[in-house]
Parts: sequence; C-alpha cells; structure tokens
Amino acid sequence: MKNNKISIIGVPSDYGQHRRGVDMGPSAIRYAGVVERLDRIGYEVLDEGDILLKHDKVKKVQDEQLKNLDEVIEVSSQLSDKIQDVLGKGRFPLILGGDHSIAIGTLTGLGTKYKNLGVIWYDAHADLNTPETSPSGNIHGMPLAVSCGLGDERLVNIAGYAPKIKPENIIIIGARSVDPGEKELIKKHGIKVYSMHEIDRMGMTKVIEESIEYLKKRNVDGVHLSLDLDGLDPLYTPGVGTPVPGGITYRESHLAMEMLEESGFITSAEFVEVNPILDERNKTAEVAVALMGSLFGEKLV
Ligand code: B3U
Ligand code: MN
Ligand code: MN
Repeated sequence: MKNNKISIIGVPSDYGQHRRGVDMGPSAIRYAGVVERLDRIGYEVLDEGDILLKHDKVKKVQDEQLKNLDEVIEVSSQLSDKIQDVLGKGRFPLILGGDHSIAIGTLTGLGTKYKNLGVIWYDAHADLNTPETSPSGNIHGMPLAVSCGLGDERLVNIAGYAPKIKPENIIIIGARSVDPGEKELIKKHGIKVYSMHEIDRMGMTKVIEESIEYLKKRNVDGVHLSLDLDGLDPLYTPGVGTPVPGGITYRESHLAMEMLEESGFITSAEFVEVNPILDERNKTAEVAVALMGSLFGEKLV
C-alpha cells in the first residue's frame, strides 16, 4: 500500500439484516489481532475505535421493505463523517463491520473525496436490491444500488448528494446468489461481474488482472475494496449470516489480495459480515485478518 498510515474504524451495526451478532464483528476482528498484524508489517496503525450507535438495541421494524431504516441512516451519516475525518488526515481508512449496509456510509464518505471511485465488491451476493426488488427488506442487500442512486430517497441522499459511485466503476467478484431484480440492474447498467463461473473458468489470476486493467481504463481516482466474508466458501468463513456454498477458496482469496496489493491502487477497504455468534472459534475473523495481511503486503518468504 502506498499510504503507510492506516486508520481502523469499527462499525458495530447489525441493523441491515435480521440476525443479531454481526455487531460484534469489529471486536472479533480486533481479538484476531488486526492491529498487531498490520503493525508487524510496518504500518503506522491507529485504531479510531467504534462508531457509537445512539439507537435502541431492540430493533423496531417500521417498514417491512426497509427494515431499521432510521438506524441505518444514522450509522451511515456518522460513518461518512468519520471517513472524511480520516481522509482529511491523509490516512488509509480500514473499516470493520458490521453488516454490509455500512458500505452506504463508507461510500458516502469516500465519495466526498473521490469523484471517479472504483469499487471491488467481493461477495456471494450482488447487493443491488431496491425496496421493490428485495426478497427480505434487509438493507444489507441494497448498498450497491443505493450508492448508485437507486432505491429509497432518504438512503440515496445521505449527506445531501447522489449518486456516490458510477455503475460502470463497479466490479463484483464471487457472485452466486443474485436475485431477479439484481440481474436486471446488472444488465441495464452493464455492471462488471465475475461470478463463480468466471472464477472457475478463468482462474483468479486472470480475474484480478482483468479487474485491474478495467479500472485503469476507467481512469479511477481511487479504488475501494468491499469484502463480504460470505464471498468465500462457508468452509473457510462459516461465521456469516447468509452463507452460500460453492464459494471462493481461502487460497484464491489470498492470491486476490496479494495481486491487489501489488497493483498499488487500493485506497480504502472494508471487511464485513463477520458474525462471531455463528462462527467456529473466531475462524471467520481470523480469515479476515489473514486476508488483510495479504492486502497490506505481508510476505510469505
Ligand atoms: N439478496 C438477498 C440476500 C442477501 C443479500 N446480502 C446478503 N444476503 N448477505 C437479499 O436479502 O437482498
Ligand atoms: Mn454483501
Ligand atoms: Mn454477501
């Protein structure tokens, strides 16, 4: 990574989906040794602590198609402010989730600096639902759509501007559970997707090489990696709310991180959906930290 100053921001939110426990993700990742690991590689690591959530921990669902909307909006606004603060200090934002709805806040904060941001979305899902297409009403299935300006106005216009990113700057890697409405959006906006089919067929090396080329051609001014731990096969990361079999392997994931590191163009990253309650002895958080090791240039020999 070009920037040797990392700021860690914990976002203990579980409002984007129905299971409890993912709010403990930041603690589990800290427990797995994230600060020490990055420190050892040679970074100047600052743990900025957690976003403080003022809301009631008892979830009150008002709108079935936009569950916990007020809470998600509050988390997103606070996270966006924090990211702007970290960017202002010239530091690399590393965000620990929390469920994937937190990416709405991340991309809102990043969008104030990067006007042509590239986004690598490492995930079993496309997270491109809108309230109309969502099968669950869970906002963690909507952050990419929201960030492109699609969906509920209150979510889309957080921090008073929209859209935060361009659909043609997105690359989804690992998709294998995509809803009908999401497939339509992918076609309509020409969103680049490397599903498990392409990963099997081309191999991860080619997938990442092409992804880097693609984003370079788009002249992006920064690249955000949003890594949902359910992108990997549940064999390696069982502690996630919606595991989908047939996923990316541990080794492919390390290779992907190492190649992204070599490219030198990742400017921010987030690791989401670690749920210690569903996990096996903190395995998923440990995988998250191991992948961060590769993303930040840890050498094998
Ligand atoms: N696409 C489904 C399921 C889902 C999305 N993200 C996760 N699960 N982790 C939905 O509810 O939008
Ligand atoms: Mn996701
Ligand atoms: Mn997912």
